[in-house]
Amino acid sequence: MNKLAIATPAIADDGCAISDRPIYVTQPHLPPLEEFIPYLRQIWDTKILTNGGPMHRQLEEALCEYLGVEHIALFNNGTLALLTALQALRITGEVITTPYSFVATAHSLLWNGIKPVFVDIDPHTFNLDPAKIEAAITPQTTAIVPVHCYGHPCDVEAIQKIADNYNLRVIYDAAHAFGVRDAGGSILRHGDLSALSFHATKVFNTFEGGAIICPDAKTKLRIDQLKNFGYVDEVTVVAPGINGKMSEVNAALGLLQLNYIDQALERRKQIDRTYRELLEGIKGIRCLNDAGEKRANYAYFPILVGHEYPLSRDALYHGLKDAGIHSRRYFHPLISDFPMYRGLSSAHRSNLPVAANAAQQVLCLPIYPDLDMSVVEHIIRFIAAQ
Ligand code: T4K
Repeated sequence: MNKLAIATPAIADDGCAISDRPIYVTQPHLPPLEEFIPYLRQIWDTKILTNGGPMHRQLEEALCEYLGVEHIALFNNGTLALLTALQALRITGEVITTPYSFVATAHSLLWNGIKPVFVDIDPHTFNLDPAKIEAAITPQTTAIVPVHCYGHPCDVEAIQKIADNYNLRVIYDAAHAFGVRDAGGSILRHGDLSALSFHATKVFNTFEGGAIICPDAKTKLRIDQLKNFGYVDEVTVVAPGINGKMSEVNAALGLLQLNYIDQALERRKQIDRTYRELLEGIKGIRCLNDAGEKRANYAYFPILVGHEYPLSRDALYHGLKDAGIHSRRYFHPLISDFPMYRGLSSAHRSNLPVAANAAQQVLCLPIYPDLDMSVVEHIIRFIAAQ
């Protein structure tokens, strides 16, 4: 799926290049390289490269403080964090989840031998629709895995109520939700566990990375053991664990990235505001999820291309691409449409009309801290001119 090799420059309507490089849906935020050198020097000096070294410990502490959570376990990516969260809670049988996500959400269930049961999404938030969950619960259901899609919070209260009524666990796929808060604090405090991604394409990146937010020290200890092959001490292995550890280089980068995160979020907010303001009034284009004054992270900028717009969503996607603007259709196709899921009865499109419609209309426009405002304005002009 990697399109990094494509090198069409972004071209304005008058044929002039607005950027000598293609504009991608996102670009990782990187701190000044010279600031990273002292971190590397420390690693070179200590020769501790991984297995829970000093950078790893410092990043856990710093993230707990920044995110306002009690316990965090770092991982080498978000997918292993999800896989391990399911293992930690010994989830089996059937799990209710959304078809409108990155494929890793459902793959983490299949890798654990769990049957995903897809439930439709809410037409306003594009998150799992709590009103549709109960009908999908069977005696085999053990958990719900909702996604805070695009970093927009799920209806956490409604989901928890259902989970309490049916004695289900809740593991949030919070891959998009770094730094998001609701009125009571971090969105990551909800459910039994939340799994984050620190991938290059995420708001906070450690190149690759991830984490699980845990409610208590005991759960964190179990997760730390699971991510280190199940080792408890030098000679004791208590579970078939995996290698999910974050390396010292990734952790060091995370520490440095934290110095810039508020600045990066602020810049994303400005871009979000500009898109919303200037796209308003373009017939057939709808912006999703205005966070208002809530603490959002502006991880993505999804628009919906409706029937009133002169072009189809795909025609707009290709038109932008020809002009060097690489938007993305996150999340099309639906997970439930991939071959390994299609056979599940819950994967039928008749069961998922809102998600199917969303996948047909959505287009995520470029948003990242270094994105020049003139490019944002150009993208908007391009959309308005069709
Ligand atoms: N759950 C959810 C809900 C998720 O969205 C994800 C990941 C996960 C779980 C799993 O977390 P991880 O295991 O990945 O930590 C990307 C990412 O690979 C993936 O992390 C992400 N979700 C998903 C939504 O998007 P692609 O295949 O679309 O990425 P790619 O390589 O096409 O990158 C998009 C654009 O970003 C490129 O056109 C250019 C730019 N880019 C990308 C990379 C990797 C850069 O400028 N530099 C880079 O290094 O999947």
